[in-house]
Amino acid sequence: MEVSLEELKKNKLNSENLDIAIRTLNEVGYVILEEILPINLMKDIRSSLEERNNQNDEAVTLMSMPFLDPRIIDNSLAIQIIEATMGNKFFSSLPYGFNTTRRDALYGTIDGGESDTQWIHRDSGQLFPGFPIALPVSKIVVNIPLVDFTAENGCTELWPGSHLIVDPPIDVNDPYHAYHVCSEERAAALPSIRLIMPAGSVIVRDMRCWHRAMPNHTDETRTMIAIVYLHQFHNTMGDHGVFRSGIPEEMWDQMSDRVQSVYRFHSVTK
Ligand SMILES: O=C(O)CCC(=O)C(=O)O
Repeated sequence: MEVSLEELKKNKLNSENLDIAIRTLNEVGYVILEEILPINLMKDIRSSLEERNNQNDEAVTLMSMPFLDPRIIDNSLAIQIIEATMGNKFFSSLPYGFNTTRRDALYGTIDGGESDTQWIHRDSGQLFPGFPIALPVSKIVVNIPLVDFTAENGCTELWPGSHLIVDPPIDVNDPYHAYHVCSEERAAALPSIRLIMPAGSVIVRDMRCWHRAMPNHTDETRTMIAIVYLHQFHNTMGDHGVFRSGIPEEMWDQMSDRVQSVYRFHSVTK
């Protein structure tokens, strides 16, 4: 959707546009705020990222500027939509991630092979797998393209409305379900779109949407920022400070996979 100059100046969506954004996120599974961030900021982040990747330079930490610019990690318009749909106690973690595709990039396939196209997947399943109706959104990813996203450079393919699709309960022995993978045949029967958008757009997406990265046929690296926001109920224990204590490494190393999984929110200290 287009954000007006007045909204950009005020750093706030007007109530009509906020309603449209919420409805679109709920019904379609994502909403794009077109070109709301300055191109110079996108360039700065791109070059700092390149510097970091090329030189493996520890000095260029992701926990610094320009990565932690408030327009990125505290984007008022995205936050307005997130608050309206998940309340104001949502949380996130840093550093955030990046999704990158390059010419000739290969993805692993579910059967152990390789493909130039990523498998169709959800980043998150339904809250209660097997429950017959989809519940409201509780995991949102905010993506920010650092370059223009085009069909040529492999912009994401996404299945609108797929966040509401409910599957049978997860069979943990079935990799298709365990990794939230959707079969090509099933997806082919439903309409998909490509997320074509200019650099500096901000996309707010329900993480249950089926999607995949597509082949990049250009020589330019295609990168977007990915910041995950979770509803507070995904970690209410954190509110009570119970994860503040680190588990000593020598204890951690003696714990079984199951115990480590149960205590995964703790840090491990040397
Ligand atoms: O890079 C993209 O277009 C999508 C990336 C993605 O789906 C993922 O890594 O989960």
